[in-house]
Amino acid sequence: MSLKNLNKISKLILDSQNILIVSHYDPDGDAIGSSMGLYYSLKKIGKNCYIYNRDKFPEYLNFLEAEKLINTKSDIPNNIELVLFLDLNDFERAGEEIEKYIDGYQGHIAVIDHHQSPKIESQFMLIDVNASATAILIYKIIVALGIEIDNKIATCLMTGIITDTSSFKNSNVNTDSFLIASKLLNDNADLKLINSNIYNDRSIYRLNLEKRIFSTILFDDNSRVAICYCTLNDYKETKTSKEDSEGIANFLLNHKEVEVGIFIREIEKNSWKASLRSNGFVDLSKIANTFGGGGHKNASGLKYQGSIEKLRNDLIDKILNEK
Ligand SMILES: [Mn+2]
Repeated sequence: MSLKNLNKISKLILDSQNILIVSHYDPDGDAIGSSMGLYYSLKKIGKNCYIYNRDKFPEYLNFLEAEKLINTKSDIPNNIELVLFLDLNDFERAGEEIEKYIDGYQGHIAVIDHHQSPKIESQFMLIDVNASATAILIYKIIVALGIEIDNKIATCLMTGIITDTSSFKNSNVNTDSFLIASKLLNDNADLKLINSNIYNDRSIYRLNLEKRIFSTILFDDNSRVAICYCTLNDYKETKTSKEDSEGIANFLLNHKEVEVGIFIREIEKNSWKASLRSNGFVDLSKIANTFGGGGHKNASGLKYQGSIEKLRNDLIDKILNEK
């Protein structure tokens, strides 16, 4: 991370009075935690600060106080001097409304992010691909601004670190992740609140849905590929929605024999959406491509119309042939 860029952005923040914070759609704990942490910090030094996200907070992040969020462009005040993009490096990731907003916008733009290959050009960029969360960079900015971190700010930033590192389990964890987490703990980040909201907020409805989903698991002969699915009727009868089946494909991968985990959900009668996850042995983007889908080597998706039995068998055949 460049200290020069850190100082440039800090000065820009100090010189601006009306500031808009924008993070990516389908926001996660880092997008929301970074946005709220910065928001509370800038409020402390008397800034007029606003947070935009295309989407509402996911329910499990409501403990970071959702009511401060702007979801429509028309609610953005017209005197914004600085837009801070957090946890994204491409306007597309903020949604169409913001892309349009930026077209007519005359003020400054800064980007604070930890993803690769930025697509935004600005003289104010704080990009560190080694940072395990954008919240780490936000912490450094708040410190550079000389703002005292209270327990509310600490809890927001800690949420970003914990969610983006999967509780310090991902390969993006480094000494900085622990160092800054320990400082945030010292600033009274509420670990109990974070963990109970992020990990223990599952409903019994969800458990009932999972019971049905896992009863459909189909393995290949060596249990290297695991596929399960869920119908519209399953959601209806268990009073759940697609959010309750998030993370299923990744969960399958948690088992050491499984190299490819696939979760398929019905989106309309006989129309399916599959999420494919791999631990690296199979290039899933190739598999998804043959169905007209796409994605990355380790994570891809596809849509399919027809019988679920045929889809499952075709997927297993193609994956075994690819290996
Ligand atoms: Mn992030």
